[in-house]
Amino acid sequence: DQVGRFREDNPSPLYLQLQQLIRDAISSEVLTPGNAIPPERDLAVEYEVARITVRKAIVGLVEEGLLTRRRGAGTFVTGRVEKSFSKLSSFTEDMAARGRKASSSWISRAPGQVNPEEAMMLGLSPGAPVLRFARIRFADDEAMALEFSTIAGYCLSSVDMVQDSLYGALEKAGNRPVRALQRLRAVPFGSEHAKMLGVDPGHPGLLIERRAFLRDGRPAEVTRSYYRGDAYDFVAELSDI
Ligand code: 16G
Repeated sequence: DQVGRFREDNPSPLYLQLQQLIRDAISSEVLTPGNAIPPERDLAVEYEVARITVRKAIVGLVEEGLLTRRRGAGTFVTGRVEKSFSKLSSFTEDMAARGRKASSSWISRAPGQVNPEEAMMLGLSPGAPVLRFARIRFADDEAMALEFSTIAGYCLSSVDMVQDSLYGALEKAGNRPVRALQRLRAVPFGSEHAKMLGVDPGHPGLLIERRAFLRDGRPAEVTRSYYRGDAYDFVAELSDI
C-alpha cells in the first residue's frame, strides 16, 4: 500500500478522507516529489469508492498545488525545480533537462522603441528599435513563471521569429547571448500576476532580472522573469580555488 487506509469511524466525506490520506503519504514521504500517484481507476478499486470521488479528491489537491497533472503522463507529487543561478540557459532548456515540456501563452509580442528604463539597462541609444515579448511560461500544464523580455532590434528581424523559445530564435539568428548579469529579488505577486499564474495574490515570487550580451559585447536582452517562489530553488556552485 502506497497510501494509507480509511478509518471506519470517520464521518467526513470520502473525497476529503482520500485527500487526507494522500497528504499524509506526501508528508511522511511515502510519496515524494516527482512520484506519480496511482491512476484514478486503481485508487477507486482500492478504496472501493466511485471514480468521481477519486477525481474530486485529486482536483482539490491539484488546486492546492500539492499535485501536478502532466498531460498524457499522469498526476505527480509537485516537486520544486532546481535551477542554476549561474548558467546562461533558457526556460525551454531548463524544462527539457527535467523531462518536462515547456510552452508559453502569449500576453503580448510587439516591436517598439526603447524606453528610457530599457535604454539604461541595455545601454542602447534613445529611439533604438526593440522587440518586446510578454508571456506565461508553463512546464507541462503547470504555470511556472511570467516573463517580460525586451530584445535589441538588431538581434531578430521580427517578433514572429519567436514561436516557442526566445533563445532558440536568437540562436537561429546567430545572436544567442553568451554573457549575462542577473539580479534576484523576492516579490509577492500582485493580483494581476497572481491570476495569470493561478496562485493567490501575495503568493511569494522570485524576480530575476537578466541582462544578456552578445559575443561582441553588444546588449541583446533584458528580461524580468517572475518565478513562482514555491516551485523554484536557485542553486549556484561557489569555489575559492
Ligand atoms: C530564462 C531566462 C530569460 C530568457 C528565457 C528564454 C532566467 C532567469 N531567465 O527564463 O532571461 O529570456 O529563459 O527562454 O533564466 P526561452 O528560450 O524558452 O524562450
